[in-house]
Amino acid sequence: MADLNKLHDAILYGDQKTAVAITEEALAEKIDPQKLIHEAMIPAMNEAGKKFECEEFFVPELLLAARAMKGALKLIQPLLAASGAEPIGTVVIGTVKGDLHDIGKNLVASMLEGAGFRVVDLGADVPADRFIEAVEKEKPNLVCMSALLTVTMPAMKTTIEALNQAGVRGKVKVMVGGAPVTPEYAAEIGADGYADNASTAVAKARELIAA
Ligand code: B1M
Repeated sequence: MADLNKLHDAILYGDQKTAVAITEEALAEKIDPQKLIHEAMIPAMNEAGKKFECEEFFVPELLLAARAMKGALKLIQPLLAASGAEPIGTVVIGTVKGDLHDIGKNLVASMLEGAGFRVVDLGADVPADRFIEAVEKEKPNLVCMSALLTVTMPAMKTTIEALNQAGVRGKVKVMVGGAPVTPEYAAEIGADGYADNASTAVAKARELIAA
């Protein structure tokens, strides 16, 4: 039987090959992908963050952990994204300017796809003008911004201001999220919604487009 502790450690210590092999084994055994994400994969990334804080890990170790996580997630994402239904709305999503963290954003994007949204993923380190271009071109119902660094959170505010200045803010709802973001901060910068994880992001997205 697939060992979730081993999956956790493989991600934490950047062993992509083992992480992918255990994920394959777990999926073949029909273990719920959400269980893999929440009980092994996200805790491993959180622990990598703790080790980074106490200088046991440095950037190369974080990169290896991220590579292992992404390898395993690649197998899971199609399962999260499979919906087959007509799109219920369009979402433009990206990690804000200056921020390279894209794992959480990718999870949110896959869950939104799985919930029936058409998702236009702009990637990471996305400046405000690319969000504006995407809003004009893709005509989304919702713009989603992710930030993982306290120093990049203000780019969410700048992007909302830029959407305003470009005259497109009224055409879309805006949702923000990412580990350092709070509901209070979301309200303060004029976002319409906030979610703290990929599942609540789906519920919030549904609520925002229904409003
Ligand atoms: Co960085 N990093 N990192 N890092 N990194 C953090 C974020 C940090 C908390 C680590 C720590 O010190 N404990 C810290 C930030 C501290 C702070 O700002 N207060 C940090 C730092 C300091 C840095 C650098 C500055 C380090 C350096 O160079 N000295 C640097 C900055 C680079 C940059 O962005 N410009 C850096 C670099 C990196 C790597 C590139 C090496 C790598 C990222 C690789 C990648 O993403 N492709 C990395 C990693 C892996 C992490 C940690 C360890 C893990 C992040 C992760 O993937 N988590 C992280 C520590 C941690 O998070 N505990 C850390 C798993 C992921 C599933 O969770 O992204 O939170 P998360 O997403 C969640 C929710 O937040 C939410 O749903 C997701 C799923 O549940 N969510 C949303 C996310 N977006 C949402 C949007 C929504 C709604 C919900 O609506 C729109």
